[in-house]
Amino acid sequence: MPSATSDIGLIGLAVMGQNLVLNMADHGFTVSVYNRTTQKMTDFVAQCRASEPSAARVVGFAELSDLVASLKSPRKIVIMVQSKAVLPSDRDGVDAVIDQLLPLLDKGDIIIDGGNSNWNATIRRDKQMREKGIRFIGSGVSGGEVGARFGPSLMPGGPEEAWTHIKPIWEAMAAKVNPKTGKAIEDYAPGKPVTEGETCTALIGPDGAGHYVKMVHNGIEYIDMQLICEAYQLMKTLLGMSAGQMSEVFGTWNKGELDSYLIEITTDILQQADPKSKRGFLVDKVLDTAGQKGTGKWTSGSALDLGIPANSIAEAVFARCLSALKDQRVAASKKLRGPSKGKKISGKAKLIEAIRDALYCSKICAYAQGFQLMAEAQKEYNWKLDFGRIAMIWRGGCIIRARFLQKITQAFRKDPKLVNLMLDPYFKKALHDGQANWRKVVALAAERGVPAPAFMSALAYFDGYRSAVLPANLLQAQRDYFGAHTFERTDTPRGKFFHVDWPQKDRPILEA
Ligand code: NBP
Repeated sequence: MPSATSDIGLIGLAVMGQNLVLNMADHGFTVSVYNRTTQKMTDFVAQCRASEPSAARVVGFAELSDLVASLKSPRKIVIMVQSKAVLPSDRDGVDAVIDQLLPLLDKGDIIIDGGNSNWNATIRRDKQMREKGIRFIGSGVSGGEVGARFGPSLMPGGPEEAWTHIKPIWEAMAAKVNPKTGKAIEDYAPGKPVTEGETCTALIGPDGAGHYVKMVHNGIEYIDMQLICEAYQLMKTLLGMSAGQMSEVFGTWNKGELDSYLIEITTDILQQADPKSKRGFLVDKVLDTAGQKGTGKWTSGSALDLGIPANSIAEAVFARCLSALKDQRVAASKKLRGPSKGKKISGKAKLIEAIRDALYCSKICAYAQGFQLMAEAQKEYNWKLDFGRIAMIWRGGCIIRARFLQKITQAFRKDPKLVNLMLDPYFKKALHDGQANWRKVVALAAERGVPAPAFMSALAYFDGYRSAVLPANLLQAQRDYFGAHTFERTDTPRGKFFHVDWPQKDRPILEA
């Protein structure tokens, strides 16, 4: 029987699990590890011994009971396995591991699900664990392999008293940000973790709050990526720019307010030569069909369920769906005609500037949608989310890390009740300053037949949100006409509903 000396256990040694273990070990924690296929565990521990400075702190076990016996009380066990459950009734690998663990645990022990679980499953598991006296945390982990290894953005949700126990480990493991610049500190190496700066983790809220916020992060990631792709497509199609030339443009944008991880990697990607043919840029050889794992779809589905117009986030999901219809698109490109080519565009520098503005304005709208969605979810699920803190957590480690998030934190710090990010003075000014160029780009895309669904839907969101009057009066009249769904009147107090038998005999008296 092993002695109870390890600080934490981790189950599931695929890419994310392994890197989180090394991260925790670098920060001085002793980690017990287990994997379903034992060979993966023995290989990992052997590899650690050969190359990792803090490898002595990684202890492998072939039996779950031995892993559990090796942990200090209250036991803290992270599960890093693929999660597939969407409906509360679904069961998946996370449930399978929990079922194996439960007979081995004592009351008060803590299970942490670090996978991309659906928040509904996390709410269900939290309730089931509570009934058994086990504390459950659903922690979103963002940043991929490198983030997990050297500092991810961590979004835990669960009971406060369980958080207190994992807090020192989570705070140590998470990415760190320079509080003055808001930029992630990325000066790390194996055995030399970053220990200074503001940490990118905090308790998000109870039960599924952490996984919900991680899901919205991913939804925003979808739209952030799509907007960059549309900027690329416009420069390529309208200005005939090469990948290398666009790399320079993105590199310049990355020095200003668009400074972000996604713009940075786009700059790198666009200048990459094709290693196979040794000719041209690799991006031009990558097939234009995008995959997806489902968190963008979950975000859009939740927005529809909660009645929040996150149309740009959904548009980014549909853009991936459309890209996947490659064969159909190739066939249609030979049959469906777009507008005639038009005159060569002059004023290249001005158009590039306009595309930059369109990208920035659309990005503001996309984040506004994501934060509105979280605001509605907190009402639905009875959470109390701190939006300034969420933006702070996203400043480092995660895929959407960006200088811009510092401004979002400031906006919610100034006004925690901010109804929509677009109404904050900084973002309002950015939208006002950029909208002429944004409209120009959207109009040009429409005129020239270049698909720019995210730019267009973001602009429609902006225009819709700032419209005191929308054509929903006619829509509601239509609903009343065919379905007696009733309507409210503009000349009576809200909450009074009317129905008429359409068509009415009376006709309005029209003034000549
Ligand atoms: P995978 O999902 O690819 O692999 C799962 C690992 O868990 C394997 O090593 C597998 O063992 C083990 N496992 C155990 Br133990 N019990 C299992 C069971 N009952 N069913 C399935 N697997 C079981 O791992 P990953 O890519 O590291 O992702 C882990 C989680 O982290 C996922 O939820 C993922 O969505 C999330 N995530 C991933 C990323 C990323 O960039 N990859 C980023 C953020 C979050 P085996 O060796 O026997 O198959």
